[in-house]
Amino acid sequence: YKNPYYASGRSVNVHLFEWKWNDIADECERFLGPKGFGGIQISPPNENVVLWAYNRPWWERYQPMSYALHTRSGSEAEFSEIVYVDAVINHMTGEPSENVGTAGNTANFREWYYPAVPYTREHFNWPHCVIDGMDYVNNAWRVRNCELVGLKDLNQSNEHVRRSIVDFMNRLIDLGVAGFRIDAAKHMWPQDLRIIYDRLRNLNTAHGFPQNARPYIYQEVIDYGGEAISRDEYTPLAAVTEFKAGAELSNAFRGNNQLRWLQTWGTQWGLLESGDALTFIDNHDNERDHGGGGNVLTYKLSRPYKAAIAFLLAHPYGEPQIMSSFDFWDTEIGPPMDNAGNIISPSINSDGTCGNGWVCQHRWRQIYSMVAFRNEAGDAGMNNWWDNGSNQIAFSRGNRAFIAFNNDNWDLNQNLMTGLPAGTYCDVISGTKVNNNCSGKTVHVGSDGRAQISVGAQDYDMMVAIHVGSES
Ligand code: ARE
Ligand code: CA
Repeated sequence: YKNPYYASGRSVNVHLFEWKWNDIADECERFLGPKGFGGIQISPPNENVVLWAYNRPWWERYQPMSYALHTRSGSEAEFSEIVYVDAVINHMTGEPSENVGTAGNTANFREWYYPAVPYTREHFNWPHCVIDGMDYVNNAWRVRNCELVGLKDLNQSNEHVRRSIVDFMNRLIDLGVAGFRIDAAKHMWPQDLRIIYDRLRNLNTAHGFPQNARPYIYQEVIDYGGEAISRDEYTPLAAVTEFKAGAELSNAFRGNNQLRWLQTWGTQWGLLESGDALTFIDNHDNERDHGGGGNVLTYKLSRPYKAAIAFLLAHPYGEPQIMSSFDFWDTEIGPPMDNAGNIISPSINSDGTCGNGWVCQHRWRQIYSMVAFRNEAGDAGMNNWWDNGSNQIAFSRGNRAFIAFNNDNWDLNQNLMTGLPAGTYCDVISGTKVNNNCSGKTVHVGSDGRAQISVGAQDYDMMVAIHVGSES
């Protein structure tokens, strides 16, 4: 469950939050495929409660009505492949305001009655209770058996519940998905999850996966330490979301911790083993202060955000994911939509960025160029670390790629070992190489592998990155 089965030469998962399936298929063909992205996380694909009372907030999708594959993103027929599905299997909708779902089904949640699955009262944890803040600190049982923010809590040790969840996930595997994000994994017992995972089918070979490939599973367990439930209870099962990575890199690139300490980035920072960790700077919750905390960088503070992402992608640690957001000015609003509640597709501007209210961080040059950097670096280790004793750092990935950062308020001007073969390279942060012409800075690597590296304190971005694919 820890292998994402990306096609060879690819890496990086992008969360296309609230995108429609048809738009995802288009984006794959016109952008994500050509740019070397490895996979896509989609919003929950199963029927959720429709919440006009809150003007269709993004979080209605975390309130399942049934496992019918019908949401604002599209129907089963429009479902596209090579995606990682956000699986909401801890609970069902408990929303007091409305009770009609995106596929037209209804529920009577006060009676724990969800006829479209079907689930009835005996499928939920009992007696009824609701998690309170202190439970996270001292009561693992309550965190797993009581309701998360009033959402009706399924009992995954019940055989009918297990079978319903496994059928739902296997249907998705047959449709060609590559794996799952397990929403609210902390709120389910590891031994129940193990049984569910072990009943999943192998990935569908008709969709290009190898024989006997297990789905890639990353479990959402928020663990900054000091809680009754630890991420270590979940790593024996599958991968886990490493929230500390985004929190620490955000802190460092905000200037609150010197970049030189990043020389030991990885387990020495208290992070999970690399193969266990799904890493990211921000996710759909903590970019809008919805649980998870961490004071993370987001698209709203783009200069340090781009740098933190560049470090995340340049460094070999972890399995990185990029957030791709819609613009928001209020933490509850849903994606761009028309008056009938239909999601409005992103438009593509002439410079390749998105319009119609979509941020599309994955289309920012500094970000997609670092996906190519990571692909070129492949399995090369980290070498030639250099730092100035504070916030100027540089390192290479074998003889394939090199990056330097300057988060000091004075210029970086150094002759550094890049590890790369002699040649003239195009900095993929400040520009792109088109027909042997570089629209950004160029870097000349001598026969000794050294180059004069400059990153001005006032430069548009705080990094310079070159790799064997950017030689002109
Ligand atoms: C909404 C309303 C609530 C209402 C509820 C039911 O906001 O007021 O009571 O509906 O009617 C998302 C939103 C929620 C939303 C929910 C359902 O964030 O606001 O509730 O959808 O529509 C904990 C969990 C973690 C969870 C975070 C948000 O452990 O699993 O809280 N994250 C996932 C998703 C969310 C989603 C859900 C789970 C539910 O990513 O998008 O909620 O499916 C410490 C602990 C953490 C804890 C955190 C916050 O850091 O360590 O474990 O995270 O505090 O409490
Ligand atoms: Ca639970």
